[in-house]
Amino acid sequence: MNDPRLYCILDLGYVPEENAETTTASLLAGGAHLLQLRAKGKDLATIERVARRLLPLCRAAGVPFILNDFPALAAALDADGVHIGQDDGPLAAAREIVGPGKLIGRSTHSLGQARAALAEGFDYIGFGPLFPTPTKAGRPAIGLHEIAAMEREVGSQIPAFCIGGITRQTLPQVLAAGARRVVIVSDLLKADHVQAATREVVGKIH
Ligand code: 3NM
Repeated sequence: MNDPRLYCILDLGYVPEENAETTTASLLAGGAHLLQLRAKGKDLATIERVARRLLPLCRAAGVPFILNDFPALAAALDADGVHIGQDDGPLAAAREIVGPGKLIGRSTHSLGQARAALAEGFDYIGFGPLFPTPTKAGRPAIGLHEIAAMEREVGSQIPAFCIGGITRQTLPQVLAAGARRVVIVSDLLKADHVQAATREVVGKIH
């Protein structure tokens, strides 16, 4: 990862499968630095089919392709990494499956969890949700007050991406709170012009 600032997620909850490639191409053309496929509730065959279509686009753009969950599928696809949540077991178990040299990221929802993920050896973390978000409904927002400490302690060691309810509108306050890297999902996927919206965000976080 070469100083990634904007992590984009192709979430099949927002993008119908038939649009997965064109939307991904727009995110990549807009300057996304990392691309994740997230497909909560979809069957493994669908996830594999979509992943196999997106992987070459990411490779051509030089952007790491990360699969949400499913380390075994990530390994089978030779994806660049896998992203796992708090309940998805230890890093070592995922590392065993995907092998060395792959990125493994962890969702964290507090400063304590961010510290723990760093200590465990994750390659990067997500930190949020900063705001309530329909993309991960039901998870309480953690607010902006721990961002500065998290960046100081964890973000200085591994890439730490703030996530959850970040939009082109809320981005300025997130950056003002000390965030240096962000994940933006729905605001970009629902934008009228995905590429332009992505480019606008990249321009603001560099
Ligand atoms: N993980 P949006 S918040 C996928 O806090 C995800 O771990 C989160 O989507 C976490 O940009 C989230 O649409 C949803 O709010 C992010």
